[in-house]
Amino acid sequence: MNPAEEAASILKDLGVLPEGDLASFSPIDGSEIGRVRVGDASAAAGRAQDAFLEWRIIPAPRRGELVRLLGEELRAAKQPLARLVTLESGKIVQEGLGEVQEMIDICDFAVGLSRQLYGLTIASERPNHRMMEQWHSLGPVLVISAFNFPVAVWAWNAALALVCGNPVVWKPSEKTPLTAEAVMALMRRALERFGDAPEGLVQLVQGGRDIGEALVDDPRMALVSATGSTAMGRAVGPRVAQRFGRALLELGGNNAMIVCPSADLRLAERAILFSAAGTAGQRCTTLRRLIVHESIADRLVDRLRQLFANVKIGDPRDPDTLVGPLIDESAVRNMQRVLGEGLDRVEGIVGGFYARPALVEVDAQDGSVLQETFAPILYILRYRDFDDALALNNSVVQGLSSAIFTNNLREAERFLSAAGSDCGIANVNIGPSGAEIGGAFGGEKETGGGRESGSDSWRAYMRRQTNTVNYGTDLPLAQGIRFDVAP
Ligand code: UN1
Repeated sequence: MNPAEEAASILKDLGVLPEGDLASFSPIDGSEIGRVRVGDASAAAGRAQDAFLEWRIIPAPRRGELVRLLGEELRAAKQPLARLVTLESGKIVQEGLGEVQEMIDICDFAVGLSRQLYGLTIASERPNHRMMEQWHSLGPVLVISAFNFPVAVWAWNAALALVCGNPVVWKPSEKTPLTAEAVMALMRRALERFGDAPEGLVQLVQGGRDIGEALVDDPRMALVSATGSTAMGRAVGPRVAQRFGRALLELGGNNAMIVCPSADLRLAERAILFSAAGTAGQRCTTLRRLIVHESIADRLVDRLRQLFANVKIGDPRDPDTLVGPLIDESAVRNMQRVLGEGLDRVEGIVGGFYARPALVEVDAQDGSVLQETFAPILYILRYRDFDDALALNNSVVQGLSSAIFTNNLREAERFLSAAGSDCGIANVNIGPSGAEIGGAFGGEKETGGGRESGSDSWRAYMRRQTNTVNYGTDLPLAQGIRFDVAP
């Protein structure tokens, strides 16, 4: 079956009618695989606001039940949804399955969380007073997601937002609208089984930049959680700040790995191949800079050249393929702009956007090495002193993920220390990509500072309220202030 036929059959089984003005193309062969209708931003925001008033008073563990049902629907539809991710984003089969698994995992996490939205109790300085902190629902959450994780990133946000008591409005990438429709179909099944969820609790608004901007500017969107390029974040962040909305930004990365003399090179090689060439270099956590100690550099680079030359590139539906296509022609052009003659365009299936992952040795960290080119290009830098390697890791404007391969305890601990990697994620003896959902995900500097997914990231989806209760018969003031009224 060609991608269009396969997509049509999956969507039909899910009850999605692929019609409308916005077309979706498969990077596998460049063909159109379906269409969706453009949404209405203002109407969606209105419905979300109405839903909020009802949803926020439903007990959180009951809200968790909806997410539990979504997890069940995702488990049941894991294969077809993963297949659609492959058809629309070009991810290989294993990674498509991994992406849906990430959705299931965050649902499980959020169900548990729905009974753990804990606040503190605080010792009051005044007699017969009690202080505490409560976490209340925030309001509608706008999720803007990117093509490279077309469904998982929505799930990170939606699962948390829903248990926290917030409706969700989803504006997916224009490049992956069909997977969003498929997820919404599964969400509708979960909502139906749940029974009495308010209308408009979870909505999908398809469209281009204008629709995204209208939603970003809408004061009813209490939180804007946006994943994409730093350029996108630079546009979204100030607009949300202008209206004092809350923004959670997960933007570009320029992730490095330091390989030290004591590193287990067998492990390092595998980690480098997966994190640099996997997902055709289109993860925000993709490894883009390899900082190798000069004593092992020749050996490692030789080995990587072999691996990169032999990695199987092609149709992502073929189980042997490790590197599928880039998302579209403009992605290949960006890669070409950086590599020039060095681009090895692979003529896979006619019309698709296939390129061989590239290794580029550089003497200094400048020019395109400082930028995030969303393509499989790995720059290699050599170092002599550990301090220099650390400085190279940190001297870029992005701060998402980082890794070190070493068996030297001092190097590992220095990398993780306050004076070590300045990124939101820092790993030892694993690559920078492929994070689990249990940890907080996000990064510093131009990566935007937001944290999604695990740990206590849920707090971004709630509003904090400090309460002081006087159960005494006096009115003592804080800081011992006297403000007595004459008898
Ligand atoms: C992204 O590329 O936007 O850590 C998210 C990873 C994945 C998520 C990437 N779990 O690589």
